[in-house]
Amino acid sequence: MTKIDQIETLILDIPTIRGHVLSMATMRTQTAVLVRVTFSDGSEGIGEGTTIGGLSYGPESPEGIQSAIETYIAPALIGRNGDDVNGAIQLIDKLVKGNRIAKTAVEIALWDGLGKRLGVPVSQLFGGAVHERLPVAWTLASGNSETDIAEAQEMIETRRHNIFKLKIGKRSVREDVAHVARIKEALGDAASVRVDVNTAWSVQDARWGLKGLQEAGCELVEQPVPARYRRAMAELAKGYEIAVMADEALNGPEDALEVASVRGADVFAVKIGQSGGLKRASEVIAIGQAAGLGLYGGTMLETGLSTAAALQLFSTVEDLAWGTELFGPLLLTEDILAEPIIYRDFCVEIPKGIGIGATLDQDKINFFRRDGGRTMKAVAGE
Ligand code: MUC
Ligand code: MG
Repeated sequence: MTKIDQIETLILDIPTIRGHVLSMATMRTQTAVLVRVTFSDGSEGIGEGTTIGGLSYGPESPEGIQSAIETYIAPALIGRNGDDVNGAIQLIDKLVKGNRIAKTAVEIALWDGLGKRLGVPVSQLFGGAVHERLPVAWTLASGNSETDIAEAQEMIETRRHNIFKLKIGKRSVREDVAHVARIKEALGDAASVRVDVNTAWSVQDARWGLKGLQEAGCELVEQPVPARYRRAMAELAKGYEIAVMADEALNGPEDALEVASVRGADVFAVKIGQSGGLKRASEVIAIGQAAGLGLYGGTMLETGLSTAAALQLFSTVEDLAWGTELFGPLLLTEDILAEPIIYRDFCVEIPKGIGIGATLDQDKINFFRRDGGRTMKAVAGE
């Protein structure tokens, strides 16, 4: 039996290429919690968990993710059969409530180790890839309409992205709608324009917002109201033609079932971290498919490591009608993979190779590690 020998964690703080202005915080750094699992046969698996803007997006912080893994998850898994990934998931779900991002980071490392020992990509463990590449959106969030337009135009010219998600919800609804309309008008039919409000609107704001966004030619609005407002989301999805996507509302398959049963969204943003791992994300996907909802491959702005893991799962999904937003590595000043993820022709390519298909660049890990002596402000602010 190949046993789990050791589980180590490391925090990296990597600067973003520009301020990323979201309704709840502005990011200038992304913090990733890396996990390395060492098995008794000498094989290894790697995983990663990220959140966005410290504790401003959700209930897990990078430091909390590291602590949950080191204090509660790792001790329960050491000595267990490394090939028994489902057994590990079930045990941890029993011992640790919530903490989905922490669970995801460890689970990815287990899948990676298993894939490497079997000599297959992780997609094979989920039935096999049916895509070699997937459409990939870029988020315009500089905080300035003209900068966003120039950024989008460059992305279209270089054939990197033609789907854009605009982060709104920080300014008034009227200002936000004008900002979206200006960008859509400048880009025209060359681009799909969508928005993410990150729960910032009241239901009344959302009614005005959806009406204005729809008239401006925006195709989709992501999580306009707080996560627990399922009935309001259902009302908005029914009341307007613009597609309504659930993001913060989806924390695993149980949420997916409840949202689907009240038709609290037209589209699911499936995030591996928010779902609680690849396995739970595959269950969210199955519920969305069974309910006839659209699917979108979401991100928590992971580095190339967990972006590769997400791609392994999403490559097995028959129809991701809204594409993906797995651009995390591009928002960072440096990718931490020895062979970075490839973006071209408006798509992201599924990494080749065994496991999750990612190898770390050790020099970059040493450079960005928080305990490596560099001082960097890792907390997002206004
Ligand atoms: C979110 O809320 O969807 C994804 C892309 C981006 O810019 O932020 C995220 C988080
Ligand atoms: Mg979102």
